[in-house]
Amino acid sequence: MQMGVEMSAEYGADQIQILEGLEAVRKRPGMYIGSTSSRGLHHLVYEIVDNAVDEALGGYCDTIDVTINKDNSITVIDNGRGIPVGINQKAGIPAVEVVFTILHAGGKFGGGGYKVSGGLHGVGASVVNALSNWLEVEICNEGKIYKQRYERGHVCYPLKVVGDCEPEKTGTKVTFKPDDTIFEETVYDFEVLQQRLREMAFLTKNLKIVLRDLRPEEKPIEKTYHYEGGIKEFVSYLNKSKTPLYDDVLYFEGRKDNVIVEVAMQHNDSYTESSYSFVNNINTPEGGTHLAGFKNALTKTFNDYARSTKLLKDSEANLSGDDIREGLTAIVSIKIEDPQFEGQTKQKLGNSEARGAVDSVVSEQLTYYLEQNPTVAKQICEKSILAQRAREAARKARDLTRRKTALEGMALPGKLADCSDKDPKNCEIFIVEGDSAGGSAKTARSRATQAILPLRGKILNVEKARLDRIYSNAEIKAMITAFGTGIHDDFDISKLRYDKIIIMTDADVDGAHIATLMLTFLYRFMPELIKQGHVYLAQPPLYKLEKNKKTWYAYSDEELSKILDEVGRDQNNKIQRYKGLGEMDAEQLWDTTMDPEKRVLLRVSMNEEAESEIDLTFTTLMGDKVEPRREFIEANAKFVQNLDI
Ligand code: 28G
Repeated sequence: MQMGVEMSAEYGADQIQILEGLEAVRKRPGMYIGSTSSRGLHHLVYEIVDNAVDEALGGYCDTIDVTINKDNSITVIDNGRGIPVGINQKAGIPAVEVVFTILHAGGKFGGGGYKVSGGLHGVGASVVNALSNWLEVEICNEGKIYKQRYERGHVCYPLKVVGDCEPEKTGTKVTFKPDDTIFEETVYDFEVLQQRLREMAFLTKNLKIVLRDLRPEEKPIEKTYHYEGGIKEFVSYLNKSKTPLYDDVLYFEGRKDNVIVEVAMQHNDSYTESSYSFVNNINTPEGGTHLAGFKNALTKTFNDYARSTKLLKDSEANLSGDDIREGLTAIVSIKIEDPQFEGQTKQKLGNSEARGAVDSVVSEQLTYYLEQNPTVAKQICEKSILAQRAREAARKARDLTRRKTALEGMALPGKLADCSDKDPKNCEIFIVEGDSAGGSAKTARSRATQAILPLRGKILNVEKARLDRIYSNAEIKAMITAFGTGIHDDFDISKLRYDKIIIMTDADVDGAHIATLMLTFLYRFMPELIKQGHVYLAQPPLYKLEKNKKTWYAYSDEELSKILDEVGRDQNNKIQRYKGLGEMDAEQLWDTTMDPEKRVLLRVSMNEEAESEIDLTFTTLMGDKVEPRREFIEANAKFVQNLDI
């Protein structure tokens, strides 16, 4: 079917339908790619890369090359079979033209080959084409290079041969320029692409992905992601700043009921679980049947093992799933033909065959692994038994605090200076480092709407403490009661007593560390507060400049020198560098940091698409090794987004 590309196609009714299809995409881009913000802009790349990854999953391609060009157009090259150039029988045009101009191509004009890697909406190349100023595709096949160009989805000329290539070479090259009349943002973020492409490479072992950025003037950036171990290396990567409990990363793979299952896991000495699940390379933050199957297999297999080896006595209760998963880092990745996503955000896998498939692959292979590796098996069981005891102690402590609050009717912490307005929408709470700064803040605040909770010293690092200690920690208890939402399973955001939770710490390294401990606590115990944008960082100034009875505040070195440029550098300048909030009096604190009319707040956000990265950000900071901690300070910027209030 290697058909004459020189032969011109008949453009009839079909072609009109095609144009209507792509016009619909341009009219309602959000319906196809989620949004026209920066996120949508990046999705265009994933859609094209997904097609190349599918070719890799089929075993036809081992390298994908992604380039951000100087003009923010994107080039993707794969060394797969090349999109077919022959005439598609039903459509009467070359298959490649079908792929780029017909919405949902593959399904309608399909036949064979299902798409497994799937972008957010799995709508593919034609959507990218519709939303691009221009797009060019080149295909190498049988010694020839074929090319076609489109502008805003419209064909510029019939597919043509533009040159020769080596006879053995095959592959596809796509270059597109996102339409600046559709996207609010047209500048690509290297970091964002890097995160997703790295994840893709982890999830597809032996696939090499090269990411290049040609925009920097001096020298282009080039990064290569290539993991022979696939998700096994993903787990090592996630655990790199932690201390693994044993050397192996356990790895299970198999296929059942047409579901391809891959699982990698390793415990570390922390107390939190980090499990991530993927379906067809798409993250499922809310889990679903595949994750349920994994958890079930883990719980059952470890209890069976612990009983049969007498590590767990007949008189003792079963280990719970949480006990066994304490400190576990795991990746569950499945490939399934027709994924059904459920739940409010459509991020939870519903296919029931996935549960059974993961359960049976993991049960069988984990049982075998434990028999073969009794030392590792014993280490995990012993850690789980300790977790079980701590959990029991924590439950008692929690019951106690629950009963207390029920009796006393929400006893608010003694150190809290609450606000008088009872409508949470108007209210904010400042979590302030140190009693002295807390005192100034109490004086400075606007009593009606601003509450102050001073915390003494560093708060407990929840990455390094078991639940029983966390629940009995005074600072943490004070925050939990002040916020009003409860935590974990009891969490209820409708009970939140303040619209803004503002962390106010010194603008130095210690302050940053305290802020991070706070964020870690919130992320682990009340992640919804962050996801829904209730958490902020106050920005106290670094400098005060006085001159001729006037005062300026500078929040960075650059800002100070800008002000000095304006007022002139001479002896009349009185510059003070604030070392801490405590050095400001109440009025200064109000003016610079608390007054809603003048202050700048940073809203803490998380990119839900890359939750594994955020997790890394936190754990890196919290780890005991020195080197990763420095890395965090650079990564932290990603976690925090600028927002002027
Ligand atoms: C570089 C950027 C993105 C791709 C292929 C290869 C084939 C293909 C792609 O076929 C059309 C419709 C249903 C079969 C398949 C080549 C079979 C034989 C392909 C890509 C054909 C899709 N030979 N490589 N699509 N199907 N790379 N890279 O898009 O009937 S897309």
